[in-house]
Amino acid sequence: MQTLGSKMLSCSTPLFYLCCLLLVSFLLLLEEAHAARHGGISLRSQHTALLQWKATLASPPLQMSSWQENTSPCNWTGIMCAAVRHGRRMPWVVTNISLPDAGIHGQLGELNFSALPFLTYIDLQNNSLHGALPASIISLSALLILNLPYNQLTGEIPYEIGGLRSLMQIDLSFNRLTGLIPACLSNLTMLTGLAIHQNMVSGPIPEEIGRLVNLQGLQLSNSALSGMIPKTLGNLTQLNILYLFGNQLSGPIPHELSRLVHLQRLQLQSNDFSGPIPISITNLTKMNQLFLFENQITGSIPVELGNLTVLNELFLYTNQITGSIPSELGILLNLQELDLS
Ligand SMILES: *[C@@H]1O[C@H](CO)[C@@H](O)[C@H](O)[C@H]1NC(C)=O
Ligand SMILES: *[C@@H]1O[C@H](CO)[C@@H](O)[C@H](O)[C@H]1NC(C)=O
Ligand SMILES: *[C@@H]1O[C@H](CO)[C@@H](O)[C@H](O)[C@H]1NC(C)=O
Ligand SMILES: *[C@@H]1O[C@H](CO)[C@@H](O)[C@H](O)[C@H]1NC(C)=O
Ligand SMILES: *[C@@H]1O[C@H](CO)[C@@H](O)[C@H](O)[C@H]1NC(C)=O
Ligand SMILES: *[C@@H]1O[C@H](CO)[C@@H](O)[C@H](O)[C@H]1NC(C)=O
Ligand SMILES: *[C@@H]1O[C@H](CO)[C@@H](O)[C@H](O)[C@H]1NC(C)=O
Ligand SMILES: CC(=O)N[C@H]1CO[C@H](CO)[C@@H](O)[C@@H]1O
Repeated sequence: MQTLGSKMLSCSTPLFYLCCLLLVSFLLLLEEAHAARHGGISLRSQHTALLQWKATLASPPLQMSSWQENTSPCNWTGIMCAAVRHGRRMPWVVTNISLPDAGIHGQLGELNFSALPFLTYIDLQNNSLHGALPASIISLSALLILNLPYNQLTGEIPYEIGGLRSLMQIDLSFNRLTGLIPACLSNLTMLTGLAIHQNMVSGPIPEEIGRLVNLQGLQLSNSALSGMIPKTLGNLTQLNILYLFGNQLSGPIPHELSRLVHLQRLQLQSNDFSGPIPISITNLTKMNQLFLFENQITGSIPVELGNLTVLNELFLYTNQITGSIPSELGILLNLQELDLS
C-alpha cells in the first residue's frame, strides 16, 4: 500500500501533475464563484481564515491582540495587504504574514491556506510552530518567500512544495524535519535561496537540485544526508555560498564545483569525503572560506591554493593530508586563519 501510494503521488508522475492542475483549476473556480457572490475577491474569507487560525493557537501572543473580528486584517499587526487588479476593481487582499519571534504556539496545518491565495510572503521564524508543513501549502501559488527557521516542524517536506513555482526563497533551517529532500524542489527554478540547515533530513542530495540555476545560497548542512555530492551542483553557477557540512556525505569532492565561479564560502567539513583536494577548485578566485576539516581527504595541499588571493579562512585539519605546507600559501596576504593541524 505504502509503495503504491507513494508511487501514485510521486511528483514525477504525470498523474500528480494532472491532479495538481485539476486541483488548482478547481480552487480557482471556487475562488471565482466565491468572489462572484461578493462582487469581487473577498477579504472576508481571508479575514475568517486568519481568525480561525488564531483560535487554534495555544494562548495567542500579544502581537495578535489586534486580530479582532470587526477590524480589517489589513490593520492587524504582522499582516500586510495590497490592492490587486480584479476586473475593473482593485480589491485589497492579504499578501504578507510577518510575525517573527512572536511566541506563536500552533500548527500551520490549521491555517486555511486555500483562503489565502494572494500570500507572497510568510515570515514566521523563531516561533513554536509544530506539526508538519501541510500539503495544502500548494494553494499558495503566489508565494515568493517562505521563512520558517527556528520552529519545531516535524515530518517530511511535502512534495507539494514543488508546485509553488514563484518561490524565490525557502528557509526551513533549525526544525526537526525528517525524510528525503524532495526531488521536486528542483521545479522551483526561481529559487535564489534554499536553506534546510540543522534538521534531520536523510538520504542523498537529489541530483535534480542542479536545475536550480538561480540559487545564490544552498545550505543543506547539519542533517543526516549521505551519498556523494551530485556533479550537477556544478550547474549552480550563481552560488555564493555552499554549505553541506555536518552530514555523512562521502566520495570525492567533484571537480565540477570549479564551475561555481562566484563561490565565496565552501563548507564541506565534518563529512566522510575522500580523495584529494581537486586542483580545479583553485580556479574559484572569489573564495573567502574553505572548510574541509574532519573528512578523509588524502594527498597533498595543492600549491595552486596560493592563487586564491581573497581566501581568509582555510581549515583542513583532521584529514589524511600528507606533505608540507606549500610556500605559495604564504603569499595569501589576507589569510587570517590557516589551520592545517
Ligand atoms: C484601520 O485603522 C485606522 C486607525 O488605526 C482606522 O482609521 C481605519 O478605519 C482602519 N481601517 C479598517 C478597514 O479597519
Ligand atoms: C527568538 O525570539 C526570542 C524572543 O521571542 C529571542 O529572545 C531570541 O533571541 C530569538 N532567537 C533567534 C534565533 O532569533
Ligand atoms: C478554507 O477556505 C476556503 C476558501 O475561502 C473555503 O471554501 C473553505 O471552506 C475553507 N475551509 C475550512 C476548513 O474552513
Ligand atoms: C511583503 O512581501 C514582499 C515580498 O513578497 C516583500 O518585498 C515586502 O518587503 C514584505 N513586506 C514586509 C513589511 O515584510
Ligand atoms: C547539469 O550538469 C550535468 C552534469 O554536470 C549535465 O549533464 C547537465 O546537462 C547540466 N544541466 C542541467 C540543466 O541539469
Ligand atoms: C581554470 O580556468 C581556466 C580558464 O579560466 C582554464 O583554462 C583552466 O583549465 C582551469 N583550470 C582548472 C584546473 O580547472
Ligand atoms: C596558479 O598557481 C600556479 C602554481 O602556483 C601557477 O603556475 C599558475 O600560473 C597560477 N595561476 C592560475 C590562473 O592557475
Ligand atoms: C514540469 C516539470 O518541470 N516537472 C518536473 C518536476 O520535478 C520532477 C522531479 O524532479 C520532474 O520529474 C518533472 O519533470
